[in-house]
Amino acid sequence: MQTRRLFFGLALPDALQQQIVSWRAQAFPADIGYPVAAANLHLTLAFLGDVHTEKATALSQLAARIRQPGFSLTLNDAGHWPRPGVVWLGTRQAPRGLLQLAALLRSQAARNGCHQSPQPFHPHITLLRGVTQPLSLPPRDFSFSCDITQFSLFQSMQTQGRTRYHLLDSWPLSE
Ligand code: 2AM
Repeated sequence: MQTRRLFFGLALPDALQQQIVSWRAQAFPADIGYPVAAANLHLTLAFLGDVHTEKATALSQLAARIRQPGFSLTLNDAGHWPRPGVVWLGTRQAPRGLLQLAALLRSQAARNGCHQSPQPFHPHITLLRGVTQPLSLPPRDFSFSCDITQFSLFQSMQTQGRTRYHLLDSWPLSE
């Protein structure tokens, strides 16, 4: 049976994606890695891996039952993980709602047989990939904010060697 590579995550508004891309261009040297395309900037809540349709349907049904209020996300932190070669944008203080939502989705995924990383959840938006050399991070004088009012299920697709995240479904965050 066919599988799809899926994850739950937060989409970012188009305007915020553009703001982040402009900031990235002046905050990091152009040649240190592969910049993630603006439309692909997102925050992963729970990675599901390659799943069959039945499991995706079951997890979507559980997601649809989640009742949680929205929250405000302030992106004011950045870091570099040399081993995966990722430069990321994150938050110095993760909102409780974000942590609760991710914990719930990750536990539902685990209970349905989707292996979850034993690493603690570190909410982040991947900005650059393939960055294995040490780099100096920009001063923490930046801050981007947005209101998160929904979460989504995405499919990771490879077309002509390019990754694209296709939004499959979204659910509101409102009690
Ligand atoms: P990354 O940006 O830190 O690489 C689609 O691949 C999304 O799922 C990306 O946000 C990616 O995180 C995340 N992802 C991929 N593999 C993962 C894994 N094994 N565990 C957790 N998240 C993963």
